[in-house]
Amino acid sequence: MDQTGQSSNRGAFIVVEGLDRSGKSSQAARLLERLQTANIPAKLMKFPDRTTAIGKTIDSYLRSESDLDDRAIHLLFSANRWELATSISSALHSGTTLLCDRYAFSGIAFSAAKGLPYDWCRAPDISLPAPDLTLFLDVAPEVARERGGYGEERYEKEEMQRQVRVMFQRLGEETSGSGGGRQRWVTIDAGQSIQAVEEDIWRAVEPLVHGVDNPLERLWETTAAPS
Ligand code: Z5A
Ligand code: MG
Repeated sequence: MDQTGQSSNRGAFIVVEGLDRSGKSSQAARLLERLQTANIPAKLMKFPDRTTAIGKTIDSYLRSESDLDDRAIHLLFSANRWELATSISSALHSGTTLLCDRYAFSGIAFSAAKGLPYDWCRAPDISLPAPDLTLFLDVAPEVARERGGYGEERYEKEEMQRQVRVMFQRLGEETSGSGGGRQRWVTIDAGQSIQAVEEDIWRAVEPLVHGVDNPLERLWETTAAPS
């Protein structure tokens, strides 16, 4: 039994993180297609999920159509993950490999980059389902700026992106231990061609695609959850 009370032998939970315009959505879509072509049951999720009631409030904030206190928006981003936490865990335990385009690491990196205390930012995401692997797509902000669509939303400013990158590096150092004998955090050079990034991602993901035996853990928990 794992910390969520389910048996092991499940789908892998793979998160794609990175700076804006690092290619997360493009690579998550390519990875999904690759898995499905190989007949591996797989599903793609994205945070923020702008389709829920909470997600619609987040969307309006990101488009600068509404304003919110920094702490309030931080908690809404986290609540948006919690409202889908049960479906994440159910999909994994039904044997589906789950790809997730941004997750709790984005939540901490962006709010801490704005100046909120790091530990405060991390607290609401403690106990969410923990990824088996986080792929961090690293790209210089100057390179990201040259890519399509940059600058349309609230946080897409170069100085903010530099701060976010520092926060992601800290998160990577704290998450880089191994789980089930594998690295939990892998940095990918996202300044390469789309095809080269895809191949690097595949090398990191391939050992997980036929399922994982180790139990699903919860993020940043030091003690087991009550049964
Ligand atoms: N946010 C937060 O504050 N707290 C949270 O908890 C969460 C998020 C979850 C919206 O996120 C904002 O929410 C985001 C973080 C904050 N802040 N900002 N700004 P979003 O995920 O909805 O953002 P997005 O609009 O999808 O953009 P993105 O994710 O930053 O882009 P991307 O997915 O990384 O890149 P892409 O769409 O795949 O590619 C962008 C362009 O680059 C496109 O034209 C591609 O063809 C091109 N591209 C991709 N890869 C390459 C390579 N390798 N070479 C050349 N060109 C490439
Ligand atoms: Mg995206």
